[in-house]
Amino acid sequence: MTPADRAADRFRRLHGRAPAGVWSAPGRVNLIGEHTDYNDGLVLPFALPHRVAVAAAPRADGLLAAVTVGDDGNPQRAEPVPVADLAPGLVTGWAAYPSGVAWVLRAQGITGGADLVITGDVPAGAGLSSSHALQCAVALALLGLADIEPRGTAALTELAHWVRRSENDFVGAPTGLLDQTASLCCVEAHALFLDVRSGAQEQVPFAARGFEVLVIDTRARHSLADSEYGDRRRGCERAAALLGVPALRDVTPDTPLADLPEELRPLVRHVVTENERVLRVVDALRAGDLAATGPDLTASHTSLRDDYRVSCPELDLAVDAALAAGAVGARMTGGGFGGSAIALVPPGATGVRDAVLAAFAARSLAAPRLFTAVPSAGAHRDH
Ligand code: GAF
Repeated sequence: MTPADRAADRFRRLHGRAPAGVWSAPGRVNLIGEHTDYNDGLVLPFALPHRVAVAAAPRADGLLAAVTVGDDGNPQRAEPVPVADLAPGLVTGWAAYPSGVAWVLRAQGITGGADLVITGDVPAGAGLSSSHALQCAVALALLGLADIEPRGTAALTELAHWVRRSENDFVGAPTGLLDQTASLCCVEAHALFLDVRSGAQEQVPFAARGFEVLVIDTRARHSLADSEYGDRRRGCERAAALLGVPALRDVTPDTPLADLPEELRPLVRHVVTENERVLRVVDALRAGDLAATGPDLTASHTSLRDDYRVSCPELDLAVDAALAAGAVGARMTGGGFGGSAIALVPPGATGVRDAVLAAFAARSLAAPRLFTAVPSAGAHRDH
């Protein structure tokens, strides 16, 4: 059963009636362009086939009543809350994500209550954007109940900004625009080249030609992730202010960094070189030459590990093992401090999965979850 069918089925069982509709949104991997989005930079994600689905129906009493159904099939109910009362700080835990979306849409005139039943198969906590998939699916569902279906890049981009606002101001996570835009705007068989500053988007054909993008979910989750993310972001903003530019996007390889405090220079170096790597990888994809992206993927990981310092031993192990077994490039994907790495596996390199599993077993680490990432469709209405 797809997540959308499961959401509809669970809605019927929980509420004794059919939902008015079902909407779903995907998780993502970011091929390259990490920690560049909040620096006004360049990113290149694609959508995963894994999705979060929301079955929804309007409620006459103005309450938002959300239920999630996990892998064990057990429903977890959030305390119903009047949409009119939603305010930052009122709702915590997982329910802050759907509530934040209702809060941000209320400012756009979407004020009705709703029953939401949420389920999905995006691995949670794996750095694959399951929370953004949830938010984007809820956003489409609440708009859909108001007979609004955002179509086209401009409308979906505006929605991505609203979802980001809900995460920044309601949930309290200072994230950028990468994940919401990926979930809403990606299309099947393409990677999305997004210039966060200008908002320009290009759907770049992803011609796999026998290559595999292997996702390695290390299952490591380091508790420092949230505080370190905010720390890096503030470091970048400080560096930009000291350099007298609006954002690190404006720094070029020739900009002298000698006057910056020593601890800020590697952050700047990462952002500047990462934006350049994104451009090269986009060129290689446009040319249909996936193999040519390998060195930049690996250089991205090295830069995130050594300059930006957001990797961790499990991610480094996954990358090193995949490269040693014949991957042409490999890197952590997402915010870091655990979560997933990706490896670009060329045709014939059949030993990469086993080599990664063996490397984790040799260190007595839990076996990573491995799967092939196929560029898939963005968010949409299912039923
Ligand atoms: C997380 C954030 F949510 C994104 O906005 C982005 O900054 C990413 O980390 C790092 O590239 O996924």
